[in-house]
Amino acid sequence: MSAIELYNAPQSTCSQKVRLTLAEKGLAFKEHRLKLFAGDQLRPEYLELNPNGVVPTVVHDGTPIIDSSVIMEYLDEVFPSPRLSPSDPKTRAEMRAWLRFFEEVPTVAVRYPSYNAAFARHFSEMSEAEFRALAASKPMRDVFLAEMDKDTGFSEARIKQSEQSIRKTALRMQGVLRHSHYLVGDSLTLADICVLPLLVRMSDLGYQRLWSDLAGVSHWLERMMGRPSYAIAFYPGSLLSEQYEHIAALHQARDRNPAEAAPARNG
Ligand SMILES: N[C@@H](CCC(=O)N[C@@H](CS)C(=O)NCC(=O)O)C(=O)O
Repeated sequence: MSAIELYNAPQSTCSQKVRLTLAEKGLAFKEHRLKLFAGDQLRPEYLELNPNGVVPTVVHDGTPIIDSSVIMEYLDEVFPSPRLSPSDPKTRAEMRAWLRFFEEVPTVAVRYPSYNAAFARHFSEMSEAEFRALAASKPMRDVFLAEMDKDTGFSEARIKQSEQSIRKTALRMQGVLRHSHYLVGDSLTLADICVLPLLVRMSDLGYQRLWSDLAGVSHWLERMMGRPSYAIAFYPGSLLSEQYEHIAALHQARDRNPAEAAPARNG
């Protein structure tokens, strides 16, 4: 029996992609939960596994596999049942094109509102010099964090760009989902799994309006969240509203008065 270990964080959307893949395949694994704001991902022993200093990492029979989309494809090759990639190479290329689009557009976009609504506050107690030193120490996120103001987060213009990218993603998905249950072919693939955590995050932060007029996308999201894999992969603590009281409070306010719904913001 092969051994899978997953180094990840509950709230990390990239980690959630891998947990969904493992759950769809019914694979057992040993989970290591890293505390990203305590810097676990930057410790030398973790950097040995993943020199990018980010989660997730899977260690399979002693070999580290890094990058969430690479990990998803690796798991699908090594544990092919149930298959989550089309067997026809042309259709598989279509799925991979979705993966690349999701990595380049919405994955990047989701980071800005996530930092403004939740993550930036972890840096507010630091001095400017401490924050700059921490940002510079991140192998993969140094340039991204260099743009952030540690007290106010990213600019409104950045948040607007993020909204536009998510809207663009939803419109592209709607083109398929208006007549299909899944993004590629007629069954679930890694493409559906790749984007699900991103829309769940945006929804948790109050941005549903970016796709609420697109029935295909809204129904796809409901179906995906109704799958048993969702309940397994999104265990308690996976949503920002389960980790941050001010985001939970926004959900309660929205439930009381949907007309006054506003996305979660810095502060
Ligand atoms: N391309 C990488 C990106 C992974 C990534 O950005 N992970 C985030 C959490 S979703 C992280 O570990 N951030 C830690 C940090 O910023 O220090 C992947 O898909 O695995």
